Amino acid sequence: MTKSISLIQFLIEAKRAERITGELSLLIEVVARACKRISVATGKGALGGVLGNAGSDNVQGEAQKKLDVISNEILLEANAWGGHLAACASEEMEDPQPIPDAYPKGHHLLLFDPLDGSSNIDVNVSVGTIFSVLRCPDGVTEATTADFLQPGTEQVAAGYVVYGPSTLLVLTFGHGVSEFTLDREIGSFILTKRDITIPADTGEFAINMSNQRHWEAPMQRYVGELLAGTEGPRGRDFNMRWVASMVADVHRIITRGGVFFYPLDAKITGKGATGKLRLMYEANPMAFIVEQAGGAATTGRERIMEIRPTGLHQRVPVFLGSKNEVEIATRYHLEADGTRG
Ligand code: AFP
Repeated sequence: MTKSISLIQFLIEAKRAERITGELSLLIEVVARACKRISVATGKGALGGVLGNAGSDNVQGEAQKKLDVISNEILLEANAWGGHLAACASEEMEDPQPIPDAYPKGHHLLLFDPLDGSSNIDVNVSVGTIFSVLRCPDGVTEATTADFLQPGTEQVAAGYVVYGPSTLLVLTFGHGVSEFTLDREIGSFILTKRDITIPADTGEFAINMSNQRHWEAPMQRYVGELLAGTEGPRGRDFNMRWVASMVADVHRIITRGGVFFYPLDAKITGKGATGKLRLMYEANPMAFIVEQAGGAATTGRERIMEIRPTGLHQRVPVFLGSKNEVEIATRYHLEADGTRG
């Protein structure tokens, strides 16, 4: 029988091989433990009284679901006392949350979207948690927003947990991508895939087609060519999937390839926004994972991980997944802008 490897064993071995520090290992273990609690809460559904709106809005002015609030609290509480963090930032909170004075402080900054795709929770469709880890700048004792505003290339770890038919953790700390499945009977994440790679070519794309008429011309051109299938310039058919939980859509790409787009559109710019998805809580961690799996991640114009953030809740367009498709869609945008011949 093949011996199973738990997340703890995987982290201990990574620490022994000096790929991660003891503090980062603890941080990941704590986040994974918190996500097990979120998995239990999402799994209870109506029986746990956790469905529906919380009756409050988050910092983005979006109605919070009860599970958004519960998941945020679980992650904050779990990460407060271990001594591994200098501060946390959450998509659900305007400002970073300092570590309470009663506890020791660590050298890392943790950012998370506690329950991504939460509008799917009431219809029992997969949702997830996304997280990103940065080093706190040297000499900083009270981390502020400015300390979090580091480009995605500075991430030391990123991951997501999908709460679906099974609960899965997908993790990178810059040495490839691994997947762990939660064994609910023993309560441990067990390694189920390592060295995950996204094929460079794909026949599957994910986009919210209802926004088509609002897209910019290069996006219209790119998706138009995919839709034209065998009769169009690409000469082959493409399939489309859209879960509307980024975690589930990205996980499909991690599993069998594909591309995901949330482009800029006139509806978004009309509201004075710069994108739909959040750079620090969604785009950067997913870009890190996708690049580590051999894929690509851009805004349609630049590499996501090279963006110098200007705000904790900054939004960006997102193109990610199979490298060759991301490159074609990005090239169309740059050609239209006249920045590429
Ligand atoms: P919610 O967390 O509000 O459900 O938003 C989910 C999300 O940020 C991301 O996970 C999806 O990819 C995207 O929004 C779905 O957007 P549409 O509502 O346009 O389908």
